[in-house]
Amino acid sequence: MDGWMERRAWLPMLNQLPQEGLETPLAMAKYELEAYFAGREKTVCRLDAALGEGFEITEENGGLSIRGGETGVLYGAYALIRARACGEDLPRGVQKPYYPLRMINSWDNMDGSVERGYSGRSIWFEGGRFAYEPARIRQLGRMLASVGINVLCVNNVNVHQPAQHLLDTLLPDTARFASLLRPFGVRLMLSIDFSQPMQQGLPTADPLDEGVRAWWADTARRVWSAIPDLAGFLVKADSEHRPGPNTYGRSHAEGANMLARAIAPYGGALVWRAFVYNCMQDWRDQTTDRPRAAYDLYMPLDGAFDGNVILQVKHGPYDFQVREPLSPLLLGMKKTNLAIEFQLAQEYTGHQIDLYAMPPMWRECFDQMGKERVRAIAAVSNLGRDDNWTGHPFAAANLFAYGLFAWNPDADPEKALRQWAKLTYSLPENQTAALTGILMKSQEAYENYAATLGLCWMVTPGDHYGPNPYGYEFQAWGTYIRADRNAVGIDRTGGGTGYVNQYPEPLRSLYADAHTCPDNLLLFFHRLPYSFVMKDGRTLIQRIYDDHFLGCAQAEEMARALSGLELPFPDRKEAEERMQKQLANAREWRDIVNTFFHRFCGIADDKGRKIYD
Ligand code: GCW
Repeated sequence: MDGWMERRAWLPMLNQLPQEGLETPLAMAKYELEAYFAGREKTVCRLDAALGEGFEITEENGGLSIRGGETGVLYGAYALIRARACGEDLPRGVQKPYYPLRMINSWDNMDGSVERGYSGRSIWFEGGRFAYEPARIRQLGRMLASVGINVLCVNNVNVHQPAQHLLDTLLPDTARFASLLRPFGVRLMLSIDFSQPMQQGLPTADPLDEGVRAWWADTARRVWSAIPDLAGFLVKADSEHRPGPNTYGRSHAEGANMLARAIAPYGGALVWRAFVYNCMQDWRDQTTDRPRAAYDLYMPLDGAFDGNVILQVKHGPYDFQVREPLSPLLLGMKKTNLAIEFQLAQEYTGHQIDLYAMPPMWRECFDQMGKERVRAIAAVSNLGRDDNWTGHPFAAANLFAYGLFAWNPDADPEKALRQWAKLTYSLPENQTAALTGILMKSQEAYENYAATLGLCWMVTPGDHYGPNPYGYEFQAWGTYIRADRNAVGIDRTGGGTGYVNQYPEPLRSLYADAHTCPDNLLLFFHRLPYSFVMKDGRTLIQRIYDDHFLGCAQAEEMARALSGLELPFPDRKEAEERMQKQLANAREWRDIVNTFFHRFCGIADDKGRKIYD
């Protein structure tokens, strides 16, 4: 038996799904209810197509009835099981997901590698083709459905050549893969390359060229006839050396709309990423400010996109840094369908070695943005072929909670994490509380040692794990901290790069004044001397020292709490091993960043702790 089969996911999913039968969500729902309750609770599923993905659980003849659309009954079954397993009240009234598209974006390459993957190789690609265990794909579908995720984009947004064949020679395999996920209400999405027509002999990929339009129309017809419920195409264009409409002097609206029209007849969504900036910046050029890029490009296009285009915007203006303000595009665009993009893969947040539970961050994003500002939600996958699915067994909490937030963006972070802990380990109450406590603290600890005061990019170039304060300082990516002996940070106020003016009031004024700007974004928006006096009376440099000592101490505290948990084998071993690495990492962050600033400014720590010269 393969190792993954013995690993626990968050529901009682240890039992294997039968390989035959169970071809519809309704059949799956009945199976799950029977498997979990084994007759202890009487349940009946009633199809009501009008409810779509929604469901309602009511009492009926001494048992429970789940009424819902085809996928709704399955979601209802999982909601019922979750409530019973957690000892919580059943959801009352009709339950419906807030966002119709609840997407996972996998950055899996056809050669089996995963860009920014920290959980092993791809679960479904190897050697340039689909290669997987059907049982594992079904288990994956089950995990996604159990938290309401309904779209899986299977290939990397950086579409390397072999992945283009998912649309032609490999289309039958793509269709077969899609059919494995269909009983779970999970639809496939494909990342496409804007210049794909040229690989097939066309002289151009200009979106206004008749031949190009015809090529995409024909491709869409073929693809949707093989996979009628394909959710759509995902496109990274004119970004980090990817081709796009700019190559042909066309706008992003012209590029996106051309593709959107090709797939509109089939109900497909064209998801267009807004992660576009100059990645060949000269570090000497202080007039270009990367966080401005997406707003500058897309705001003038607000209203120009077709109805089935979704502009997918990373939650911050940079790139999934530990602390960024909300992207001003998410607040500014009013006439464009938007999706917010999170990154479950912990590229900048500890590589699924260090603990970093994301729900508190998502809560902040939704509270600031308002859930109705976006129409869809996406997250970069943290899954891989490791037996435990997510590298660190606790990183699964992020996938689980993401599903809950995509279903209901009013979700409570602590409750979501507690549910995950409980459903995964069934520990005694005080231990569940301790594990939840560790997770709830994890983001704060990581931020304290890796990105205090909104200082981004002090990471090892390329790999992005571990400290290197000047690693990105002289690079072309627009990623600078500009520390010198007097000051640190970038002035993004009106007198600086003007980035702050992309925010509506009252945020604009709040951020623009260093005395009102939240501490955790202070050096994101301001360039300040080390002697700057913070709201609590400490100097800026003292605060930098303090936070690094604090973050490291918080990691040590988490390590102590972890050692008191009676986790099953091998989760305990995996979590402990990773915690040792986290502790080493936290110490490196503390000592390297503190030494870095100490060497510049020469100001001693007023608590007399060890900082190196
Ligand atoms: O954060 C950067 C990553 C790239 C990634 C890119 C993106 C898929 O370092 O690996 O490419 O973002 O989001 O497109």
